[in-house]
Amino acid sequence: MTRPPTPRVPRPAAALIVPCVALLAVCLGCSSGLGRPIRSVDAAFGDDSVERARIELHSYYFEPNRVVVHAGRTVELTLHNGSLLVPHNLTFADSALSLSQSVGRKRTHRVRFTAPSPGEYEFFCHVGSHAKKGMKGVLVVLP
Ligand SMILES: [Cu+2]
Repeated sequence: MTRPPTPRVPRPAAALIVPCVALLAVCLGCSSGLGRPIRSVDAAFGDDSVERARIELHSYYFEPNRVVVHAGRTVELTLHNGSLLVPHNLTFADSALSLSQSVGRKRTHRVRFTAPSPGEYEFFCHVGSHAKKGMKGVLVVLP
């Protein structure tokens, strides 16, 4: 004896929408970097006199977002993007310090440059509207 087939009830699409939107929000990093506190780090001197600092690139902020170095020194920044889905970037767009390094998902890159004259140099992420969402920082160059 065979049982009549159970009628297939379509799963309500609405039940999938909420978790999908929540997952998408987390994946795209709907968090904002606006209003985050200043996290400052003094670049560390190595035996080779290179000043080094590590910066984590998050959606949408840099950690730390303030790096202190010294004029005329070689600076090496290690940039790490821990995001699974969102590419980031670090850009200086100043006549005295101009560089741009993209950092793909789950990637690490190092950039080297000579610290310019004393002052403050803003850096930001040029991907999409990340900078507007707070993905900015400052390089403080001391004499
Ligand atoms: Cu970014």
